Amino acid sequence: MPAADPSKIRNVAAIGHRGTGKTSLTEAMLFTSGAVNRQGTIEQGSTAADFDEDEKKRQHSINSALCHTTWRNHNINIIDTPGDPSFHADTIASLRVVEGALAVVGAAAGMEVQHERLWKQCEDNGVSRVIFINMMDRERADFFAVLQQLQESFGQGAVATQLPIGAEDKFAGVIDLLAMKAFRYEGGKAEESPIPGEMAAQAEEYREKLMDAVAENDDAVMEKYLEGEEISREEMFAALKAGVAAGTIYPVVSGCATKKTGVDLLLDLIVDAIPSPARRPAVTALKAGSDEEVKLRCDAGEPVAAFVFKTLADPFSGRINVLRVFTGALKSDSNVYNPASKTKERIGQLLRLQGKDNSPVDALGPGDIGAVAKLKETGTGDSLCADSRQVTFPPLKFPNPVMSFAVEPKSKGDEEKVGTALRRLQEEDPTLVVERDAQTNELVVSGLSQVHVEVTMDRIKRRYGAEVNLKPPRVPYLETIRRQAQAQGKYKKQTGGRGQYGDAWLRIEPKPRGEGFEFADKVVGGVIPRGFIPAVEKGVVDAMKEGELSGHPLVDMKVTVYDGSHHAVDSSEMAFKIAASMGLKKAVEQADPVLLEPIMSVHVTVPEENVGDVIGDMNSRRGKVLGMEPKGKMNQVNVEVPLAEMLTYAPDLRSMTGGRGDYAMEFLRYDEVPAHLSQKIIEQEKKVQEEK
Ligand SMILES: Nc1nc2c(ncn2[C@@H]2O[C@H](COP(=O)(O)OP(=O)(O)OP(=O)(O)O)[C@@H](O)[C@H]2O)c(=O)[nH]1
Ligand SMILES: [Mg+2]
Repeated sequence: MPAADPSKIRNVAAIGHRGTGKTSLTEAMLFTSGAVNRQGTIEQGSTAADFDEDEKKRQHSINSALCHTTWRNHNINIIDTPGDPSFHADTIASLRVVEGALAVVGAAAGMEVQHERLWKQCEDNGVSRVIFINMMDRERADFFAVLQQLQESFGQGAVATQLPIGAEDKFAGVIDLLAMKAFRYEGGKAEESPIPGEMAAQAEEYREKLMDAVAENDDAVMEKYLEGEEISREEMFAALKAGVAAGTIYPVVSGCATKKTGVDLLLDLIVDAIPSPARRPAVTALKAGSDEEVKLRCDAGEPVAAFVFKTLADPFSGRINVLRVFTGALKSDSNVYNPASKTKERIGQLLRLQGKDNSPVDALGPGDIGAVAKLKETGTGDSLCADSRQVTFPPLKFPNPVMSFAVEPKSKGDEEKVGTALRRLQEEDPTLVVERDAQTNELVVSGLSQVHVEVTMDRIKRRYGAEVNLKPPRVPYLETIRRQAQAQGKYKKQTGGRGQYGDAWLRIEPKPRGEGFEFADKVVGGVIPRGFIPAVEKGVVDAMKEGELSGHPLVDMKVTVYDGSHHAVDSSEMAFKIAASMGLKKAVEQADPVLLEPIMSVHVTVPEENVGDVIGDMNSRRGKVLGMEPKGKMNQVNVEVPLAEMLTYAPDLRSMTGGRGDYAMEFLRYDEVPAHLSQKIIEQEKKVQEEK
């Protein structure tokens, strides 16, 4: 099979708030166009796009899924994306590889925060948009109310190109305002019928509005329109298409995914209005290893360049990289270069995906999207290109993880299994961060939300057969001292033969926060021989690893050894090390030790009406509110707050804002724990120490 003609390809990503019906609509499009022979449902876990066990169990999408169909001789690649912001990485990546977004909005739920966020991402990526108001059959479905909300948020460019006939259980079909034809649906099949008499005036009114909006995009049409001349359907359509391509017009249509109402017309709209890859402006990449820009046009004759936007790492089927070819043709059984890993990769069999199923293709031409298995050193965000022209695409920008959990295998022997599983899952999920806490030695997994980390743990269990306990990580407290002190450490042991003798006087003093540890040798007259000084320092460093207050490390202090004594026979490195450790502990006790806690810089983004609640809540978390700034339609509250108070913030913010709030958090500095809290924390930390 030859590579598809780029002008006959349409690439669209279904995007939208959680649960608006993106996966169901993808399924309806696949079934209507004959790509699948049975229409799967979310309830039965039988859709092509939600094939993962975790998606079936939770009944919502977790990963993006690539599907494919043909309609009127066009190849349509559909990427179904997850609506939940916890799995936003896949959505961000998908918008990099499509010309069009199919924004799905609930007819009863209307506009939701996620839609605005996604709109911005479409704009940044130069992605054209059409809007499908889904679930017209549901109770309280209101096309006109949702249309108005869309216009309030996105302007008059959001314009109806169809009107629904009826709503809720009376929803029967749609009127196409360009053709001025009505379509009634029976069992998902459209039947052309006259425009209902009672809707004639309304249809005329909305056709006028549509004319107004599209005329703006075409001077010739505008002129005719103003002079009252008749504008043909073709002229109107050309102007509409230009507006969609320019990102100024967003056709609004409606329907019902589960009953397939309006789905054939939606496929028409995708073919007719979404620009083909051939019409996309040249994309900018960099010459590998330099800042030199290269413009890549959609051209089969150019050296190939493709971008990997998704990686599947199943333990059974192995790794599959999903990619978009931007220029040139990628052929099965060929060699390409990956500038990120600086390796040659062998392309074996190229694949077209239908959710989890695949079929072989000989080549993927410019503008096409497909997959390849068994690459060795290639991951999400990498470029694959011809050796003769090495280019890299701009990196993907993902949100930073904010929720961290310590992970512990339920059975001791599973440690390695869990480690391997996490490494694999990281290949699939660029927003998953796995670290070994140097201080507590716990394995800490961080993600975008609690759900995100929980889903990851489910996968470890299901795919790799290891169960884990999730516990909130210990806060990495530190200890320091607040005044100068000195003490003697003396270690003397007399046994039968040779004894042990070490004796060192230490002076300790605080250093400014963040300056760490300093050691000085002020011994005179060789009371401690030169050769034993390193042992003294080692003893000090060892003792500082576990402070006496809470078992957390001591930091920010200067330690001076200034006196001592030795024994010609019994002194040894070991003896001086032990003596120094003892001396340090004694000195710290007298130096007013204190607990330090990490303070985080937090930016909370919420709608106006939640700002008061968020600030009040932050005060109760010992947060210091630094200020507020508008962020589009939202407000950003900037706070400094101890990490200890933020371990369960995600669910709290969710319930405070009805899921409309979001936050970003990063480490700022260490501060002293307030006196009234430190005793409680010290006791609790000591208990943890004893359990270890
Ligand atoms: N009545 C009705 N229900 C629908 C329609 N479309 C989808 N649903 C149901 O709505 C629920 C959510 O549908 P999904 O297709 O999973 O929605 P989604 O947008 O993919 O959700 P996420 O992947 O979680 O973002 C499911 O129970 C569907 O059966 C529709 O047109 N009418
Ligand atoms: Mg879905």
